[in-house]
Amino acid sequence: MLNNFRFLTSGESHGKCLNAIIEGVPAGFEINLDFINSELKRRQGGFGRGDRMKIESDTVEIKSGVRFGKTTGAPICLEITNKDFENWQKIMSIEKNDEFQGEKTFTQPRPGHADFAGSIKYNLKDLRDVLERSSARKTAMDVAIGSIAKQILSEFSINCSSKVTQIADAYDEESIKEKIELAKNQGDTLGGKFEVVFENLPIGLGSHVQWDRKIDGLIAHAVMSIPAVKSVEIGLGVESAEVFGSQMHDEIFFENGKYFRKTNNAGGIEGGMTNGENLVVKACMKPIPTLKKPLSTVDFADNSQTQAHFERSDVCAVSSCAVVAEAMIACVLADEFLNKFGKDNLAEIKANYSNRVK
Ligand code: EPS
Repeated sequence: MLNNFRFLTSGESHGKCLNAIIEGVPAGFEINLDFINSELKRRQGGFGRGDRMKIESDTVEIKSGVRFGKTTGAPICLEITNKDFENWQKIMSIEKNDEFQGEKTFTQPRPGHADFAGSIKYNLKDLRDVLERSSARKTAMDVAIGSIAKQILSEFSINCSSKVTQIADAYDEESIKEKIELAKNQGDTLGGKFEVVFENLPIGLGSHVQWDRKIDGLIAHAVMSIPAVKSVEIGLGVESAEVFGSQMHDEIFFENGKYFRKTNNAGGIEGGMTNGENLVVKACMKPIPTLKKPLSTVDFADNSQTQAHFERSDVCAVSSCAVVAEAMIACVLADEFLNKFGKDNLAEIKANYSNRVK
């Protein structure tokens, strides 16, 4: 999907580690490891996170592509160790091991998770083989990759932030905490909504000329790929269905050599391109499907009615999801930025960028 800033990840939730290779980071960018690790820490936090986060303290190891703190243009290999692997070594054995093969297997798919379709599609009898890769654990690596994209963007003063705007029917911090406590006490889970904003984007990332080059489509794909995300909106989003055109569209003005708008209902995108205003992306996350008080399901072993599998889970992870969304959007923006201003080295990209700004 991304052509310039490309990446693939691998790794299981309770396997040894998560890995990624990023290809297409131009030479000359300073990479700040502390920044990557602070982003990983942000993802781990938030009210409603479960016991796994007490075990992990995610940090990344850069294994290639960076020398003396700067990118060389070579592929960047990243690794995050799963501390919890220590407790799962036998169950997650890479080698054939008949003694432990049957341990921690399960056959009761969780409604809402990948277990059901994944096991049928890949003909996997032990649903752990689906769970391990479909776990939101993999978003730790997404955040590490996104933080490298953010470092590319920040060279050009493009910065981002995010906030949780709603958890179920609660909107302020106190009632959000109360709601999450309630869900926890009931053995239940909760989703919610969040908003991500990117500032200082140049005009013209993306394109109107072809469906697969529209930046709103690329952003929607990236955010929708995050586990449990069910909707993505740009700017006024679904509310734009309720207003007149005259209330929707952001009128254009010119002063002191600059175009500007007094409103930003478009959320920074018109015609599939950034328009120079803040990019505003809103998304909703459904409640996590692993419930302590499990839902009804069918046991794949004998098709009898039973209850869904439960090991442990988070009650609510919307604040983490917002950090992951920042990262995924940063990857799309970095990809388009390199497409527009050059792909090989920072000096060339800076020259192209300042030409354009002039
Ligand atoms: C997660 C790690 C997982 C879950 C969570 C996200 O760890 P474990 O399965 O060992 O508890 O806490 O994943 C899910 C909620 C899910 O449904 O996949 C993480 O690192 O964010």
